[in-house]
Amino acid sequence: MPKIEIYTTAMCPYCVRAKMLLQNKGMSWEEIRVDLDRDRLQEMLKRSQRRTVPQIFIDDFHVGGFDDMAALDARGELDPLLGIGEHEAPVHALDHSEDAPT
Ligand SMILES: N[C@@H](CCC(=O)N[C@@H](CS)C(=O)NCC(=O)O)C(=O)O
Repeated sequence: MPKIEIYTTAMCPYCVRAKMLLQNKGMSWEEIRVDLDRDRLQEMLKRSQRRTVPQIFIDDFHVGGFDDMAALDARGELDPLLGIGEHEAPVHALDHSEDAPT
């Protein structure tokens, strides 16, 4: 599994959406609360050159915020970054039970 770092704050709907997207893909991550730690906030500003949260890094690659990650996903470019290949799809992606005749 890749190393995923997410800089967040407590009140942050975009952070929640980012974590939901990654959770749906079966990922885990390190969450860095920049509202609780000024040093880590400075680190986020320096690494990302951005002031908004979330800021997401996958194996040290700066993805950006939630919108950036969602756009990558829509282009089919997020799964390869996460190491999700054809044979590693999360279980829910293989669940065709709703297609079964009733
Ligand atoms: N387009 C950005 C929007 C991020 C955003 O607006 N985050 C809010 C918190 S949920 C924020 O950092 N607000 C503070 C600010 O805009 O300076 C994304 O998708 O991550």
